[in-house]
Order: sequence, then structure tokens, then C-alpha cells
Amino acid sequence: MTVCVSLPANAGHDESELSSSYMSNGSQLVSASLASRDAIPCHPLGVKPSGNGLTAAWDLRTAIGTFNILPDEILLMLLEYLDSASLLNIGCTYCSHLFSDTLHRPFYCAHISLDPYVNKIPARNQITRLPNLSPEEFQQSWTDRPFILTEPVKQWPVFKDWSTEALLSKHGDTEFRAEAVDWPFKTYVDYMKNNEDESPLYLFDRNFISKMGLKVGQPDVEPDAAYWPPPCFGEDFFSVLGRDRPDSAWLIVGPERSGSTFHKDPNATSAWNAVIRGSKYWIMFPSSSTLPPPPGVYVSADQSEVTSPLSIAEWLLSFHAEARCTAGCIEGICGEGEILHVPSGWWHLVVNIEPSIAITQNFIPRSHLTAALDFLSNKADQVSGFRKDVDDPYSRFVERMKEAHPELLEQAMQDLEKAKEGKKRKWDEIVHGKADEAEDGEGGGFSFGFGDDGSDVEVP
Ligand SMILES: O=C(O)CCC(=O)C(=O)O
Ligand SMILES: [Fe+2]
Repeated sequence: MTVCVSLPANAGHDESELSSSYMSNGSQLVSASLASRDAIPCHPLGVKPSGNGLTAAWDLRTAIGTFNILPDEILLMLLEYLDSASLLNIGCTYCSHLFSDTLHRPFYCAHISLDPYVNKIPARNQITRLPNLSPEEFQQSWTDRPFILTEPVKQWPVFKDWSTEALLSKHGDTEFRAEAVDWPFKTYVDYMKNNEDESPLYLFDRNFISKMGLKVGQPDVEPDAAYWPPPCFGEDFFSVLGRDRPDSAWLIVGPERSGSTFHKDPNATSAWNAVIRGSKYWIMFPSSSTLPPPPGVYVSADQSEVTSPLSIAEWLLSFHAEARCTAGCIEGICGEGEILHVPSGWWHLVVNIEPSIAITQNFIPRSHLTAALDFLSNKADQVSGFRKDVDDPYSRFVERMKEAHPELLEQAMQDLEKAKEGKKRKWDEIVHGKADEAEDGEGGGFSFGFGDDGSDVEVP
């Protein structure tokens, strides 16, 4: 790896105020726009990027004696063994002449402008916007395509009533889950307004309906409903599981820059995500057994582990340009009062471009029943969101579907079998050669017959 030094990060600061970056190809870093670099303030403790050390007269690192042989990443791990008082002391120590990308990069990522990434979306990538869709239109043409609806959310009482301030006054003392912590809403809002984190803590609560005493349901059935799924997303086969269904609805609150790194939604469900306040930038990719994951995302063979840059900003800096040019890329901004459809199996990364309040719900539409059954049966180790005492989600789902929708289940099971057979045939072709070629002894030798049958069904 080569250290590269770019133009001054902050014109007008002392001569060592350079920004640097490691690039594997050794070329000079000129990628970040002037506008975004101009916005990066100085590190509050005076830490500078590693590249600045190249021209510095003196380097504070030499002051740590024998520890100087250890890379910054290991030193940071050692610091984790300090008690909180010592950590606070270090956290208040001004470090002029300390040059460390490990320390500076998260700070840099926390301050890049999101504008270059969320603006100027190429027309071919733009997500489709529609006023509304009927259940029939959705089922016919849209279950495998992302889109934004502009009308339905604007009818919801929560669209009229909810704001950070309104929620503060009603639910300030209510605890909501934000990643690993349960915080009173007022504590979270305080954090949200004052943090400068690279990856801000994200409020993501699956019990908000009961915690907030909300009623949910179509307004003709539930006149006091706070919101209701738009009718096109009404069909949801997980509802046959009643109270045994996996988690399905979340309240999502976060400051600018908070969001979700690349993932597919759980249990092969589809989802809708409604923005009540603020706005979100989405970038999405279809997936299939033959498509690679999005740029910068690496998946284990059984898809159980997804590795990508830890922070959204890091991914944007490193991979957004390539992603934008990748076939299948869909991008869009879901604004206040709009709702976005995430089809089953699609990769997506989401970043709040303003402080946002959203509700999301996951569901199984008719056309993805087979995918959900496949996931529950063949990826049982990756199934998530069920209560611990629901010990065999697949069997329970099949049982309840048999009672509620026997014909649909029968059809989905047949499709699943067919898909498995298709894969088996391919497997046999790979291992044993194509039957016709093997028999007639000609045909130019063996060829790998990969083709996408659109399914991720595993060979059992
Ligand atoms: O609003 C967001 O951050 C996206 C949430 C999301 O993708 C999810 O809940 O699966
Ligand atoms: Fe998601």
C-alpha cells in the first residue's frame, strides 16, 4: 500500500494541514470534491492524517517509547483495557504532531458532505415514483421492483401529528431500543442533536406500537388507527402466524448520517419504509444466484455473513462511484410523507440526509411466498425475529398456511420442488456432464450450464 498526499484539506491552516489517504493502486488521491473537503474541520484533539507526518519536523509517536513498534490499530485495542477515568483523560489530551489515519479517518468520515452521493442521480438509476398503486397493480407488475408512493402516508394521523418535539412531550420518558441500549426518548433526542459520530447510534424499536399505545389497522376497521399499510402492501402471509409471527414493524429515528449498511431484509420478506419526518437516500441492487453482491460487499458462500465497510460514509467514499455505474443499481430519495417498497431479496443501503422519523414493516406478498418457504426451510440457521419458544418456524408456518391457504401453499411447494429439481439438474450437469453430451460422445466437450433461474434455492 502506498501513502498518498493530496491537496490541503483546509486552506489557510498551517503547512502540515494536508489530508492523506491510502490507495491500493498508488495513484494520487484527487477524488473528494473541494466542496466536501472544505467542510472538514480540524480534529478537536489536533490529530492529523498519516500523510501529514511525511512533511512534519517532529512526530509525537516517538514519545511512546517501545509501543512505537505497534501499529495504531493494536494500540487502540490496548486502550480498550483502560478504565473510564483514564480513557476520559486521554480523550481530553491535545495531540499536536500526532499523525494517524486510524484516528483521523473516522473523524473525516463523520464530516464528509453527503451531497455528492445523494444528488445528481443518473436518470437510468432513478427509482420510480407513483402516486399510489392498487393491490392488483402491485401483484401484477411491481413485487420485484423498488418504487416510491407519494400519496398514502400523507393520509396517516402520525404524518400530521409526529415530530421530534411532539414525541418528546408525549413519550420523553418512554424507553426505546437504540442498537445495544434502551434509552428514554429524551436521552436519545439529546444524543441525536449533539452527536458528531461517524455512525450515529440508530433508534430501531420493534415494540413501539405497544410502548406508544398505537392502534394500527385500515381506517374503516380501526377508526382510531395511527397508521395503516397502504392497501397494495396489505397481503402478508406471515399474518397466518398470529402472535407467533417474527418481528415485523419498527419505529426508526436517527440524525443526519445515521442509517443502515448494506443488507437484505430478514426471512426473504419484502418491506415498506415510510418517512414521517426528514428524508432518506436509498441505493439498492437486485440479487440472484448469478449476480455478485453490490460493490464493497462480500458475502460468505451460504450468505450468512456479510462483510462491508463498517460505516456508511466509508462505503460512500470508497464504492459509491463504482456502484452508481453497476448494472441494476437503483437510487432515490424518499422524502417526508413518502413510502418506499423494498422487494424481497434486494440489497439496500440507507442513509438519513436529515434527522428522520420512519416506520417500516416487513411482509410476504403472494409472489414471494416460495422464496419465504425456501428461506425458512433451507436457511433455518439464518431465520431471525421469531420468539425463542417458536422452535420450528418453517413447520409452524407450513401448518398454518395449510389451514388458511391450502391451494397457495400447495402451489408454492410445487414451485419449490421444481426449483430444487432445476438446481439438481444443473448440479448433475456440472458433476457428471450433460446427459446428451455424455451419451452421443460429441458436441465439443463439457460446458458449464449456469443460467439464472431466478432462484436462490440451495441444493439440499
Ligand atoms: O430506514 C432505514 O434505515 C432502513 C431500514 C431497513 O432497511 C430495515 O429496517 O430493514
Ligand atoms: Fe432493510
